[in-house]
Amino acid sequence: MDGPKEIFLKDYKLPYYYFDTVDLKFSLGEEKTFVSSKISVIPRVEGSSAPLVLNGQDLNLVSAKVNEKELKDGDYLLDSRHLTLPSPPSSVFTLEIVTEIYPQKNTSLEGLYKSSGNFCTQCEAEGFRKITYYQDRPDIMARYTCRIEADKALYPVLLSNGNLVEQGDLEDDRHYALWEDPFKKPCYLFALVAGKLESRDDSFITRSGRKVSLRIWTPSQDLPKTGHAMYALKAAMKWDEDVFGLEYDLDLFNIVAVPDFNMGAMENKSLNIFNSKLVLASPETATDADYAAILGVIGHEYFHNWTGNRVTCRDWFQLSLKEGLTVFRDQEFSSDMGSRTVKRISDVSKLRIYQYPQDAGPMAHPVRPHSYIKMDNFYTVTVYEKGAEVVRMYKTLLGSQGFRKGMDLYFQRHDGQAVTCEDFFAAMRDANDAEFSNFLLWYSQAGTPMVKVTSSYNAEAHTFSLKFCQEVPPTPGQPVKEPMFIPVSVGLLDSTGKDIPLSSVHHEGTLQSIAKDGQPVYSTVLRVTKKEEEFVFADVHERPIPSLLRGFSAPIRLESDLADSDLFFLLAHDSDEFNRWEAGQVLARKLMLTLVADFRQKKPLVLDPKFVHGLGSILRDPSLDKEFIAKAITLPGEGEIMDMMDVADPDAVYAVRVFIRKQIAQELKGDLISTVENNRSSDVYVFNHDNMARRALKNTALVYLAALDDPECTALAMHEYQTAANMTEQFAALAAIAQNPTKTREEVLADFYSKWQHNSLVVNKWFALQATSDIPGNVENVRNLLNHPAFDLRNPNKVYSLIGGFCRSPVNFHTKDGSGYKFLGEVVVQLDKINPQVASRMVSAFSRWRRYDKTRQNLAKAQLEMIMSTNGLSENVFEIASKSLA
Ligand code: 0A1
Ligand code: ZN
Repeated sequence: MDGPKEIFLKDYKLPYYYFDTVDLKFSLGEEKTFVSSKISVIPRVEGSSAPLVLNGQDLNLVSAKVNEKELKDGDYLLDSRHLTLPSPPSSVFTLEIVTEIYPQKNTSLEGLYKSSGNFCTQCEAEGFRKITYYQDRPDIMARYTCRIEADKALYPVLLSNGNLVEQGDLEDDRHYALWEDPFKKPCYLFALVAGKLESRDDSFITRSGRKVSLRIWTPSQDLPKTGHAMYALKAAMKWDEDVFGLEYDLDLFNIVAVPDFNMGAMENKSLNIFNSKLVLASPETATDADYAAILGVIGHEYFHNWTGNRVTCRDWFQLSLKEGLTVFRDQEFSSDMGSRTVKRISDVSKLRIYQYPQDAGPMAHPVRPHSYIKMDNFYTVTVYEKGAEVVRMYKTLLGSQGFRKGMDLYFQRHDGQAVTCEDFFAAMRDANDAEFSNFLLWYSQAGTPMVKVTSSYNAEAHTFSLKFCQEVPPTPGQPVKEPMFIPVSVGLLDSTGKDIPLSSVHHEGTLQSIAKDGQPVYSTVLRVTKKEEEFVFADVHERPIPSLLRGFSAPIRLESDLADSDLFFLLAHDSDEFNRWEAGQVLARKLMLTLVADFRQKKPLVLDPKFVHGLGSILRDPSLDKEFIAKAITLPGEGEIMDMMDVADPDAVYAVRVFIRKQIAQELKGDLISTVENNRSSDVYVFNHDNMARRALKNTALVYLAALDDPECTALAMHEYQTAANMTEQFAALAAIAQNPTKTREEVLADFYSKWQHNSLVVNKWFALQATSDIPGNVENVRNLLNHPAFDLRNPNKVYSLIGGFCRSPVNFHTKDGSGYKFLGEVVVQLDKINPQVASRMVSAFSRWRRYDKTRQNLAKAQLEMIMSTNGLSENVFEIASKSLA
């Protein structure tokens, strides 16, 4: 029997047929829905006799016509995945297809499905084939119309892409709407929504003076919670005009919030569909993190209108062309709306916590993958977040203006086209006459480069040398790697902590000037392109302390020969705030690793007082941004430390992290208590950086304090819980209390549930908090929560909260008796029958099983094998499970 088929980038071929126009008609029904599509087909080569192969899945073919003539059996071939016309006409022709589909039974949430009684679609990546037979690939770009017919009372609102051109009533209490999208698009951007929805309406005047109507659609009771999303949308529209000169191109922009959605949101042309959790917010029900995520994702989807929709991907291997670029754009947008440093710290942390492990495991793949079985499995942190870092490197190398020139040329060359990552690279290069050497390797080589830096000062010659040595680790299918092009941003600090002006640098026999137009420069970007390379700064009159990889200028692991004293110095003085934070993290990682070794050797644990002192100074420094302080006093996560061990030991890392946290809380107790007291909120919730920073600092301090589990701190946390005027503070206090397996914990958790049981987004937070908990024996609690009346395996958000949350708990998921693994194995098998995309995300938690000790390895492997032996396994889960075992 054939296994699932792997698709390769190297096999890309131009399509034999293009589609020019597509007229869709949906007759939505309670049992079944009819879809008819009328396509004008253009052979790429006139006179071609190639077969036309259409994709289709879970469809019932009702009829097919070519040039109005009904096709009979024998005129076409039908299998479970394709409809093939073996010899279609050799010049332009019309193809008409009618299919019958069953959205009510569609629990995969791709194609057309129902969510809370409303119809909606999700077509990216390959969901359109669940609606009708089509060449379901992004290089087929066509102009669409869409006519929707439905019961008027049940589905008063009928939406699709583009402009509404006609609507009216029909017989049998039905009505219709006809939509026309003037822009050509690939089918993955098609969308339809039909339901009982109401809209918050607003408008935006573009810089050329056009008025755009903005509508955010939800069930009526949720409308009050859409204010922040509307604010975010307008801010994003303005920002894209100001920063990139990009204007919206239609007169209407719709956003629809749905509670059942596999991902965060989807950029369908002029009809974005969002997971409700990324639209709905009120101070009482959403945290600052939710508000920030909404801002970022509303921006992200809106920005796709240019980077993704106007210029799209030739094939799915190029996904990062639109996603890496659009993530970069949303990161920049959020930075400009808040604090750049804090945003950079969050983004780099995310990369380290999620992407680095992926790059070091069995699912490691390049930013542009070479192959896939299910494209859905490649919506990854590598394609998105590492892809954004690749885009950021262009900007680091070219500067803001050079980057903008590259973007302008990219749109000038490719508007309306489906293109590749090389096209983007070429636009950046050509617009700037830049020399990019082997930069393209960032798209083709997987793995996180490891860069070692050694430094030396020559007091007589007044030179300071930095020697770089890089290694890109082997990854599946790529045993040997080439050296990469790594931009390393560097500054040098003098003994007072000030930046030393940089004049010039010797590199490979030439002296390159750094100072520009006689103006001193304090940071420079070194281009490291070889396996080993030396840069020697001239005119350095004292031994400097180097600040390396400022702003995290490349997605690498950096190992330097800096002493702890240098790191403490950088933590206190670096003008690059990101690197101040980073110095603290490097110190913390070193310290944690040392203590983990002590723990494993059963030595008593002792915390270096210099570390506590360093954190104390940060905590007390009134000149620092409060959110920066919150980040700087937060320890690296367990995963980051486990990543640095030969054999990951979750129990040891957990014990050490708890130990350090308690020590810090004990020794800085007075400061932490005053931090809580001095940063309480007034009654009014304000979404801006200063207020969020204040809350973040207060909450971080509170969680430290409550870890002490003493009556004074527990009482303080209870007080904060009871008096909290917003969800940010209420939930943080709940989380603080819930750290300890006490009766108070149970009471507060019960209280929180009874308060919020009618708000499913808040209940999901409650699930996640319990699922991620480190309290002993939590597997059983999580198992019980599966049967909680508020839980539902069909809703992705609930699965991500409870099951996804559980897999993030270092101690309970990895419990040595294997009960955590067994739990996940059972859930995956059950879930796969309902929703393969979500199941395959969950099974990924097993992928790094080889990192653990033999006992754990065997237990996890047994679950992967059990999953692999399940009948009717989806291709999604098959791909992750089989690659994990390979
Ligand atoms: N393009 C969307 C993400 C997205 C991808 C796939 C989906 O279904 C499989 C849904 C949404 C984005 O980047 O926001
Ligand atoms: Zn995206």
